[in-house]
Amino acid sequence: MSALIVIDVQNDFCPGGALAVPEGDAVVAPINAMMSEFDSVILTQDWHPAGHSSFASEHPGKAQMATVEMRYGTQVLWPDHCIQGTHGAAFHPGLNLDPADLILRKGYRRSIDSYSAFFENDHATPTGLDGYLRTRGIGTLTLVGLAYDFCVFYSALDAARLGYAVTVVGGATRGIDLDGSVGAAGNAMQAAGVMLR
Ligand code: VGL
Ligand code: ZN
Repeated sequence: MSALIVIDVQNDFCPGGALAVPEGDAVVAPINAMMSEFDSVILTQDWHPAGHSSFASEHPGKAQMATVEMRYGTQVLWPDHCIQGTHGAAFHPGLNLDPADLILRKGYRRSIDSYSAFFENDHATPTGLDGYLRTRGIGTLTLVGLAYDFCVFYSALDAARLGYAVTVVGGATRGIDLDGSVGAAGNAMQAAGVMLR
């Protein structure tokens, strides 16, 4: 059984949004066109409370895109984004939501971020997605969406580590590219056995 996992195609990651990914909205049409090819379609939604600890605004004196050391490791400090219930947190209006079996929200605890759809940024606290997929007999995953070098990347690495067959479709994802993070993500995914096409 196969699933298409659509990562964080939300207004704040699209042009005009609070954490806009260059050409982020370009993923919408190819993703919609792929949905019918899979046994299951799963959407993820970055879903932060106001005052989330990943926001630079919570760290006086720290610039956006700087890093801080949290108890769980290094954390990039982002502009305020994807705040629960806001327009920025809503899915891009062009994304077809109807085929989705599951909408998984993540990053909803103030004290910890969650890039991956499988684990929070401590790499230990599960989101429940692995259990959902396993109990449904889904072993083959295709990942698309935003952003290539953060939430798609960490989700793909975790999925490969958990034993799924993982493909990332380049034409249906776009990256932020912070300090060469797009190239680094591609290399790390390839090394982890993720298929890039
Ligand atoms: C993401 C940064 C912060 C993503 C989410 O969806 O890639 N990036 N929150
Ligand atoms: Zn976020």
